[in-house]
Order: sequence, then C-alpha cells, then structure tokens
Amino acid sequence: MSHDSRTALRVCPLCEATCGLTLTIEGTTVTGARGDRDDVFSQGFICPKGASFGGLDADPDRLRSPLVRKDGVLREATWDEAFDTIAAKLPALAEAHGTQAVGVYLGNPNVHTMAGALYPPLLLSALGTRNVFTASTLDQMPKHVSSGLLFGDAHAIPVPDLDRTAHLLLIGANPLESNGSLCTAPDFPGRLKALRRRGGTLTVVDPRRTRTARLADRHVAIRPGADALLLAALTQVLIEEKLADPGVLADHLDGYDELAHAIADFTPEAVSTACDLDAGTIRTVARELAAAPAAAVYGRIGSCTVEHGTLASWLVDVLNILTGNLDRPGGALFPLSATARAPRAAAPGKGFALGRWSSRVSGHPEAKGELPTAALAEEIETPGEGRIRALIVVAGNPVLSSPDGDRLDRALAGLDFMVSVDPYLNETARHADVVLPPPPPSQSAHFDFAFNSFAVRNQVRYSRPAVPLEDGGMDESEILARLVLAVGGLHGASPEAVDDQVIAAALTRAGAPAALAAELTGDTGAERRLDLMLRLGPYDLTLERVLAHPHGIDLGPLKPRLPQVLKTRSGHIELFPAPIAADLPRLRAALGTGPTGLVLVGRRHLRSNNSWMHNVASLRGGSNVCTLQIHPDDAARVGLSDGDTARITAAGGEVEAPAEITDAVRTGVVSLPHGWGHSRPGTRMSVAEAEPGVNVNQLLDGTLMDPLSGTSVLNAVPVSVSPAP
Ligand SMILES: Nc1nc2c(c(=O)[nH]1)N[C@H]1C(S)=C(S)[C@@H](COP(=O)(O)OP(=O)(O)OC[C@H]3O[C@@H](n4cnc5c(=O)[nH]c(N)nc54)[C@H](O)[C@@H]3O)O[C@H]1N2
Ligand SMILES: Nc1nc2c(c(=O)[nH]1)N[C@H]1C(S)=C(S)[C@@H](COP(=O)(O)OP(=O)(O)OC[C@H]3O[C@@H](n4cnc5c(=O)[nH]c(N)nc54)[C@H](O)[C@@H]3O)O[C@H]1N2
Ligand code: SF4
Ligand SMILES: [Mo]
Repeated sequence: MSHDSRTALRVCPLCEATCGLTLTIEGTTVTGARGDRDDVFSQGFICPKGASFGGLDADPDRLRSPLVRKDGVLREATWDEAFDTIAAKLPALAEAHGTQAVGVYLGNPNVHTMAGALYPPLLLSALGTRNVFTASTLDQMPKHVSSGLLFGDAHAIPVPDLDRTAHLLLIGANPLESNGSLCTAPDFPGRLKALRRRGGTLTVVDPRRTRTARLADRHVAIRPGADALLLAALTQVLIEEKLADPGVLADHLDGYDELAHAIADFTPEAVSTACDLDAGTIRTVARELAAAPAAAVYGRIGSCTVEHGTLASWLVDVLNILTGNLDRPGGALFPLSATARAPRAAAPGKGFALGRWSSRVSGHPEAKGELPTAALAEEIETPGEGRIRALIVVAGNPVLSSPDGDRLDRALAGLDFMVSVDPYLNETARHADVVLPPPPPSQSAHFDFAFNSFAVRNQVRYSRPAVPLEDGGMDESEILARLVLAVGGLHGASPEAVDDQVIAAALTRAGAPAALAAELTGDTGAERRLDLMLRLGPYDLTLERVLAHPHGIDLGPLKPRLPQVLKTRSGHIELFPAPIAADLPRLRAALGTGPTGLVLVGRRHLRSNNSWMHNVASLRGGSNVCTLQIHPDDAARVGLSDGDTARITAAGGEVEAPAEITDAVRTGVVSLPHGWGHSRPGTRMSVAEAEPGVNVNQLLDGTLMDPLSGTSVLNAVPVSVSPAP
C-alpha cells in the first residue's frame, strides 16, 4: 500500500448477493477490492466481479458527461443543455400526442442503485403513461404474479431459509454462477456446502449439470420447460399419499379441496414423458421433500422465463405450503427489511388484480402495472392513437436483453425522441437523443432497498460514496430527480423539492407529525428519504445509527410473519386462485407433449453480468465465452465437431457460434448465454466490441410468453442446429 492510499467500505452493487467490500483507494481511484471480513452479512466473501470493482469503476469507456444529439450526431454536452433538450421535447410530445406517447423501459440495475429505487415511481407518475416496460417481464414477473394471487401482495416473495433448512429443492437456478436471485445470500455456494455438511440434502432440477448441480445429492436433468408439470406431479403425490401437512398454516388456507381435485390427473406417470423423468424418481423427490424436518422449494430463472412460468412459480409455493414449510424456520420465510413499512395488524386486503388494462396492439394484460417488454417494439412501430413516440430508458439494454433485438433496434431508430440514463453508450443507448450518465459506483451512495427484502437474514447496511463526485459529474439521484422535473413541466425547480414532497406525503400517509421532516438527517434528499424510511420502519432505526455501524447491523434470522403479510381479499392464502385455475388447462394440454427436436436454454457466467460487463477486460476469457454448448450425441447427429461454427435457427432468426461439445447439457438441449452481440455500430464499448459474441435473443420472435405474467419465454425455445456452411 502506498503512502496516500486509504480504504473505504462499500456494498457491492454488481449482483443480488450484496457483499460488503473493502476498497483500496489511491487519490480518487479504486485500486483494489477485497471482501470485508467484518461485514455482518457477507463476512468477507467476494467473487471475481466484486474483485474487479476498480476496473469496472475506472473503465475509460464510461461516459463522463451527457451526450445530446445535434444534426444526427451524439456530442458531449453540459447537464443544462441535456435537461433543456428534454424539457423542450418531452412535455410537448405528450401534449401533442397524449400521455401514452411516452414509454418507459426500466432495466435491471435499477434494483442495484438507490436512485433506481427512489425515483422511477415518481417518473412514472409524472408521465402518467401506461406504456411501462421493465426487465421483470424477462425475468421474475411470474413470481410477482403468483405471490400476488396467493398472498395478495406481489412483493411478498418467500425466500428459502438457506442457513437452517434441512432440504433444499432448487429448480432452474445456478447460484454457483449467479450468486443467487430473489434470495439474497452472500456466499450462496458456502451456504449450500454448509447445508450438506450439517447433514442436509440438496436436490437440483436443471437440464444442465451446472456447478450447482455438481454440489447436489441429486441432480434431476429435466427436459426444459416441463417444471410446472414436475411440480404439479410432486403436489399430486403429496396429496394422494397423504403426505401433505400444512400444520399451523391450515387455519389460513382457502382452496385446498379445489386444488386437490384440479391436480389429481397430474400423476408422476402422466408427466413422465413430457419431463423425460421416470415416475419413480418424481415420487422419491416428493417423499423426500415431505419427510425432511424442514425443507424449502426454490425456483428461479429456469422456472420463470418459460411457457408455464406463473404456474411453476405458484406450485413452488404450493409445495412449501402443503409441506408446512412456508413461514417456518428452515422453510421459506418472508423477510422484513429495515425500510419496509412497519407491519400492521393482520386484516383482509385489497387483493391483487391482473389485467386492469391491456397493451394497445396485441391486448396483452398488464401485470403489476407493466406491459410485456416483448411488446415494446410493436407499440413503437404500429401507427394509431397511443403509439409510443418517445422512450425513456433507465439502466437498460433491451436491444440485447429482450426478444428480436433487430426489430426493436429498428423501432428505436424511428422514435421522435429518446433518453437513456446509462454509463455506457450501449446497443440501446446509441439511439438516444440525450444520454445522461450516472457516476461510477465508487462515487455513488448505496443502499439495498430491493434486495434486503429478499435476504436470508434481516440486516441493514449503508455506504456513502467512497470517493467524491468528480467535477462535471452528477449523482444519479439528482439526474433522476431532474428528469422527473423536466418531464413534469417543472424544469429548473430544485431537485431537493422532489424529495421534500415525497417526505411530506410519506409522513401524512404514516400519520406522523409533519415536523419530523425537520429532524431528518442526511446530506442529500435521497439520504433524508432513507432516514425517514428507517424511522418509520419496523426496527426503530435512524440513518445516524446505521452510519455508526459501517459493517452493518444484523437484525436477526427470518421470523414467521403470517398471517400479517396476507393482503388477499379473504385475508387467507388463496391456494387455488381463479386466474391459475383458468391457466391449468394449458398445462394439462402439455401433458401429452414430448421432445420433438432440440431446445435452447440460457446460462450465466460468474465473471459476467447480463449485457454490460463484457467491457471489463479482467473479467473476460476462459470459460466466459459465447459458445453453443451441445451434447456429444446431438453434435454427432447434426455433424458438429468441437470448435466448429454452428448455425442456430429459430422463429426469430439465426445466429452462428462456436460449438462447445459437452455432456454437461443433457441430450436434446443446447445452451447459449445472453447479453452478447456487441457488434452494432455507434456504441462505445471497445473491449466488448473486440469479441462481440452473438445475441441469443435474435433467435426469438417475441411471440412466446407466459400469458399470465407477460414474461418472455427465454428458455426451452425450439431451435435447429447445423454446421455453418
Ligand atoms: N436469453 C436471455 N435473455 C435474458 C435473460 C436470460 O436469462 N436469457 N435474462 C434476463 C434478465 S434476468 C434480465 S434482469 C435482463 C436484463 O436486461 P436489461 O436490464 O435490459 O439489461 P442489462 O444488460 O442488465 O443492462 C443494464 C444497463 O444498465 C447500465 N447500468 C449499469 N449500472 C448502472 C447504474 O448504476 N445506473 C444506470 N442508470 N445504469 C447502469 C448498464 O450499462 C447497462 O447498459 O435480461 C434478460 N434477458
Ligand atoms: N455472474 C452473474 N450473476 C448474475 C447475473 C449474470 O448475468 N451473471 N445475472 C443476475 C440476474 S439479472 C438474475 S435474474 C439472476 C438469475 O439467477 P439464476 O436463476 O441462478 O440464473 P441462471 O444462472 O441463469 O440459472 C438458471 C438455470 O436454469 C436452467 N434452466 C434453463 N431452462 C430450464 C428449465 O426449463 N427448467 C429448469 N429446471 N432449469 C432450466 C439453466 O440451465 C440454468 O442453469 O442472476 C443474477 N446474477
Ligand atoms: S457475489 Fe455479487 S455482490 Fe458479491 S462480490 Fe460478487 S458480484 Fe459483488
Ligand atoms: Mo434478472
């Protein structure tokens, strides 16, 4: 360590695990990152992405000032010019063409930033548009819908009690690469190993023999897309063999008899062909689940971004409920984060409504106020009243992350106006008229509003910026507050006024004295809002107290919270809600289906993240490559040798990638990672462009989706593969 170097603590924003980092800083540059051993939650764990924090932070391709398009060319501009341009264009467009003419796309990193949690809701209400699209309909929307229907609250997502469970049934997730999702658990791998060490068992359902599957007692290599059938059969076995025992939950359940009746024909024998699993294995998995002293069923991407994503997500919790594991230690529990609203007494709620409105062109029902991202392109392209003419993208790259990027790319080129809030000029932002770059993470404060509510332990940590904001930079909270003002006709007003308004409204809603506003501490509007949420939250905390604990405050293991969490109209868990019942015939129709050809699944790599970390040189190479994984039997049948260029064709188009022959994928299945395809002109990601890979989502035409949630089918997609000519 040189003389003028110092350290600073910072929670890592790069995945859902939220590890505490100790950054080494020379001057204003982050030169190193290691795990913070004293962090109350992560206790020193770090992965290669966290260790590359400095490289990512200092990436020379990061934009350091806004860009504004003049005469067709994006040029560096001042913040005033950027916001003046937005204020001159957007309100006028909405005035001329109606509020629906402005669309919004919110990408994944919004759940990783403070600004992304605090300001997008204000942006949406300032705009008043229903053309709201997010990465959720490429991801976890099925889980929100199933939780909404079961518990009356789309955000009430139970998480597996990893540290105390005796049995984990893990479906379509690969936490050894992803480090976990909708289950915030620093050192997920270590927690799985600890489960095995204490005599617990791990079953992994995945068409690939992943690193996670290799750790398991049992790997069930299911045919992709068939998980809802498997889960229905597990449920059927529990009921038929009288293994279902909801225990104390029985008092809070509606719909058990209807469920039992509806599921009766989904026997292991009936689903066996479609799942390509033998019936005996399915019965064994069900019996082991029922016999475990405490067990949790947990499903992620592979169970969500599929044709029956909502049914699979629902059945995951049906299994937790029927085995009495929901809401009990060692099972699946509802976290209570430090910024959650303090719990009220249990009482019936408003319930969860789906399809309150529909998309204009194809009539897709909304879910949680959102329309399917796969429908964004047609909403821009199709003439008529309500056509999207302007788009605001915050932290997103749908040209690579959603189906048929070429079509969306063309649609974006036809917009009247586009704003992108992004540190990179990526494949999507290249179409923007104004690009607003947030500062690098070292210069930003960090609080996990989203992930604390999915964490396997209640805890709270807050990091102030580790390095002062660079000259000419603007904090993302201020960027988004100014954007709210600019679109709402209040351009030029103080961004702090936005926060003051929110604080006043929150105090009124909570029935707290307005004078409390004056007691809030914090250097910024965002900090004062955090302080307020902590004070109104369930643990009687303040910002000051959290700041006094730089390694975090442990708030203890997850505790049972039922029936208080329930917000259904009945005040009960609605085990067999009507929209689910109406979708079940579609699953029944799938009983008869079997493999007809190759299907495509995705994969993630530990040293990458969706579409935006391919620009960090130190994370590239090795197995972090865009190859088509194919089983040796399939490779031989289609005539591919290892390293040959394979042509993959599907409904949305075709791509070519090197074949990687491996028996880690089961027969009948091929795998390509997503987030690649950095070959479009006009971007500024020089490292990524050098070895661009291909965009797997070009294989999709966007028509396949889970109808209840509007989530795109990204896994179990029919493809054909041949050697490239
Ligand atoms: N085939 C296939 N497609 C998939 C998936 C899959 O498994 N298979 N996964 C899907 C999933 S789960 C997701 S979440 C989506 C993700 O889809 P998106 O959210 O659309 O895309 P990302 O690649 O996460 O891009 C995020 C953008 O945010 C920017 N960014 C990074 N940090 C910040 C910040 O602090 N502030 C701001 N404003 N911007 C920032 C990055 O530069 C990047 O441009 O992709 C989906 N697409
Ligand atoms: N390193 C890294 N970490 C990340 C990300 C990243 O890109 N890189 N992305 C982050 C994001 S946005 C998210 S949402 C999470 C996702 O976290 P995970 O859900 O753990 O994501 P994946 O690693 O894609 O694992 C999905 C698994 O599902 C399997 N699968 C595919 N189809 C099926 C199917 O039909 N049935 C079953 N049972 N399995 C199937 C795939 O083979 C794969 O192993 O990861 C987050 N963390
Ligand atoms: S596991 Fe996730 S949060 Fe932890 S260091 Fe790696 S990227 Fe950061
Ligand atoms: Mo995601």
